[in-house]
Amino acid sequence: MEGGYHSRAMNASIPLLGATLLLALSGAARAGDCLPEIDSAWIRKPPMAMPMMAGFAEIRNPCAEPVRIVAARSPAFGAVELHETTRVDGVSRMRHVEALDVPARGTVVLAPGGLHLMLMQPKDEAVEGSTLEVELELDDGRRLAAGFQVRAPGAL
Ligand SMILES: [Cu+2]
Repeated sequence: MEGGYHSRAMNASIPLLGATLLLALSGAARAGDCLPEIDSAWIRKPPMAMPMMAGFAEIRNPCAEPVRIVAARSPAFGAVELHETTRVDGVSRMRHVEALDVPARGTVVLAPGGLHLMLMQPKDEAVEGSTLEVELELDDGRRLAAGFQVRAPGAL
């Protein structure tokens, strides 16, 4: 009878070990899948028909690893670039930003007067209140997508 008891105890421990391994593996998969989120995304409609408009958003990275954004695209535009507006001697200038780093557990804000998405060659007239899809690409090939709401020309 004692032998019978032992074999039952052994059998019980095997599924437990399996469950522990499974938990460890799914934990690792979640860490690898952690992606930043795009919040408060909007596009400022230009005051007149223009070949470009600016997109703004907050990019929040809740992950333990930093990420680097290296490209952007949108089905609604022919080309999208990351830009930064700076004031040099009182004159506002824009420069193309090759890569944008979002620190671990940090946030990068794209806002009027600073970093922005330059959305060029719009395929249709942007309609106020409509939402246009924009996608950011990370250096590891992963992508973040968000709907950007079109707002009035004067919006800040
Ligand atoms: Cu720009």
